[in-house]
Amino acid sequence: MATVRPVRLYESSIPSGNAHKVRLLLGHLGVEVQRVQLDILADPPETRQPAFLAKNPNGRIPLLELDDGTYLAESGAILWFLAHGTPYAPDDAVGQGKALQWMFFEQYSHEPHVAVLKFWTYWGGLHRKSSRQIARLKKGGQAALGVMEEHLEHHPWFTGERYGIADIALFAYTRSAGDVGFDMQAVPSVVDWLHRIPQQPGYTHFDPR
Ligand SMILES: N[C@@H](CCC(=O)N[C@@H](CS)C(=O)NCC(=O)O)C(=O)O
Repeated sequence: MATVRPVRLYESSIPSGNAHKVRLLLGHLGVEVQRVQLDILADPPETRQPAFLAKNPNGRIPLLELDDGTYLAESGAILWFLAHGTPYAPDDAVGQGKALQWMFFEQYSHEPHVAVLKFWTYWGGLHRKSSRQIARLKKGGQAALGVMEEHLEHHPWFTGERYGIADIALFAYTRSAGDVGFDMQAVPSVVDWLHRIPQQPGYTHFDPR
């Protein structure tokens, strides 16, 4: 890990998969930080109030504070920073490219479907959404799960032979996919992968709802 140390993690009062990614990696690394919870269901959310916007103008958690006063936002960037020089990040250029490939996939093709449907289901008024809106998320999320299945049929983890940050990034919301209506029977290799992650040393349990 880098010489600058993480000191504080800003997360939400409701369980956030994006924050869980960071807590998972901190747990694997045995690094403790102070946790600050913000109410993102308030009106306006605490993440959109001036005190927090001064730290992250994008108004979102997770946000990691470092001991030199730096604030680091975006779950993937935080994972990348924390994993630097540890076994959780590949040490070769191709492996690093592959890790980023899956982390960008998570942000563009997976999280906007699976995480949003999870949020609507538990906190965001699913009953007020149109069947068309819900169908769009289900289609996109199921397609992303299919892409993961295709990979995991042939590989144990998302970056080669070792569990790492790409797995952590994808685990955070995939673990809730079955509970919010995605078809997990269609993706047995994903289900097997989900079961292997809590067996990793330093795994941090996190109630997803
Ligand atoms: N791309 C960001 C997404 C972060 C995000 O959507 N955070 C949500 C909680 S999971 C949030 O802060 N919502 C409060 C808000 O938007 O005001 C990441 O991966 O960290």
